[in-house]
Amino acid sequence: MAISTKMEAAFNAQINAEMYSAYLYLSMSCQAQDLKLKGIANWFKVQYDEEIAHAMGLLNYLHDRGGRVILTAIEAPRTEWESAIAMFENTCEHEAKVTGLINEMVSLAMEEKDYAAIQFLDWYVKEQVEEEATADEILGELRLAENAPGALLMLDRELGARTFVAPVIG
Ligand code: OFO
Repeated sequence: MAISTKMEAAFNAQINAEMYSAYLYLSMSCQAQDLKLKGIANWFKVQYDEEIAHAMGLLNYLHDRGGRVILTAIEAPRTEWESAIAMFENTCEHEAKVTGLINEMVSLAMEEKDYAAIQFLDWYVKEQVEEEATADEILGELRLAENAPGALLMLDRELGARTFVAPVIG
């Protein structure tokens, strides 16, 4: 069954939102590099890769459903954060917002009785739980390491070990 016009628009909007997320985390990665936090810069670069994968998952699905992909301008991200804590606070806020967007998509899919999309979006619902939990955990660790440069250095090393593993979406 071809996707409805409303669902097609929602998928296109979410592709843009995921691309914005990618852009935001790439901006954080560059700022972390400037703050000499190489590990955190790596963590956000991997986060960027993940967001691109999220966008591509939606894009490929929209194609599979016979929808038309329309790419739109990506808003410029913020470019300044005073600390790693500020970056992760922003990450937590941002991911909560994205969770809201995904939930709205699921609500729309329910209204449209698009059972295939509901099933597909289930992956994103679960992913958001993980995204929020991970950002929150790192924020907590950074707060514990505040005023303890040695602890921050260790945490930075740990986050430097993160590698990108392409997710299997859907
Ligand atoms: Fe795509 O999960 Fe973050 O934004």
